[in-house]
Amino acid sequence: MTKYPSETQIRSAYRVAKERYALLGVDTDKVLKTLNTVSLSLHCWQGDDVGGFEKTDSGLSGGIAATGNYPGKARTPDELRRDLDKVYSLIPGIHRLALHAMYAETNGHKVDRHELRPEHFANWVSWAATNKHGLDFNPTLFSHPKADSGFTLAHSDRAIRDFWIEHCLAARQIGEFFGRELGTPCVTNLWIPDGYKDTPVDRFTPRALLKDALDRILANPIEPRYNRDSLEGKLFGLGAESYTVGSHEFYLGYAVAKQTLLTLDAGHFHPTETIADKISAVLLYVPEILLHVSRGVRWDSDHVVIYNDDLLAIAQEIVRGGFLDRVHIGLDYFDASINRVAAYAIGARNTLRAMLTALLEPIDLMKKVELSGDYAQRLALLEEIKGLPFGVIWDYHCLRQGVPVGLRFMDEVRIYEKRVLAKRV
Ligand code: RNT
Ligand code: ZN
Repeated sequence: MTKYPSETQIRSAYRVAKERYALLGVDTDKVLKTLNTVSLSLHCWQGDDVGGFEKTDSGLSGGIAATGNYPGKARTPDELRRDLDKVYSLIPGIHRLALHAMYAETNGHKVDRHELRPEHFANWVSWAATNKHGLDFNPTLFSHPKADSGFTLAHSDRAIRDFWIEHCLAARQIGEFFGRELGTPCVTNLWIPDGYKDTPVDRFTPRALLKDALDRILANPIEPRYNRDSLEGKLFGLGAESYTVGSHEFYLGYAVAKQTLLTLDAGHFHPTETIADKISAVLLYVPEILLHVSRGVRWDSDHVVIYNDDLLAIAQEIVRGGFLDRVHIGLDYFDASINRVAAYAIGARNTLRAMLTALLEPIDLMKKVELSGDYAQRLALLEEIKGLPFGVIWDYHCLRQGVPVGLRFMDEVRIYEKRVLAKRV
């Protein structure tokens, strides 16, 4: 049996830790206030293995894959919302949800992607409004017969391109609807799978087609108060190993030229490249960015986010750079081999723990040491702060926010599994 700290223990440990941080000039109460303003955008697709609720048997395509068959995945929007309610109850703070177009509710009617309208997301919006979640959006350009060739917006066939352009135009209207209804701007993120398995002859034409398609999609102006467009590139996909039309350079150039947002997914670069280092570079040229916090294991595998150096570096860059209001923090992973509610809670809690760790840094002191040129002192300081009692602050924060402290959240997951998930057969 796991034993947990009592409330008194948590509070008295906090008092001691608070003093320890104060010695470095860090005000932990203030830090926790700031942490509460961090709103993660949880990805709806961890809840059902990137399935969606369309009445088709397309299966997941686009060069991404969820592996595993752990029982209990959400089969309906209501089940997914119920699971998400559980997830949010395990995470301190108020957080957002990122929807994908294929999670529309069309009342049993077949509504193709280019015909999707705000009304098909009315249930999601009223749920979000009730629970104070902001909503973000993603057009879905995979898992569809018109994406089977591996090409969508960059397809050589004009009719197919037009279909997907219409879908993206519809998606932006849906994003605008979210923003208007919920009073917080929707980030509409575009990712397309287009690419070739084997070495192409012509790398240029598909990119020119994609650029033209984006121009047409973005030609329709939408109030940034309601909707903001973000573009997500990547290195390769399964079955598209040799060439990806929407590469990082492609979208970086496009986003800078058009001043859209740029999405950086932690799994979309060469394995030794990290998105942490890109944040301060791209924010000089684009107004805001969206992160897809993920964890690649050997490849873009989208494992559950853990509290590792990569995650910490991302959080540190956001905080040290003073970018909290210019970085939208979204999660993007899908593990079908473990309890999906736990997968959400573990990844989201870790992301917040990393943000807390970064917020607890004595940044002024660190910058001063760096500027003094004493790099041995800088190294020593950076190593020393790794041992400060951030976990005590995290426990106290969870306690204060009324969410489970420590591993207790897994008890809640187990109860939910027994009462709800196990009955889904
Ligand atoms: C794929 C991208 C993209 C997807 C979601 C489902 O490699 O990361 O963000 O994971 O759209
Ligand atoms: Zn992504």
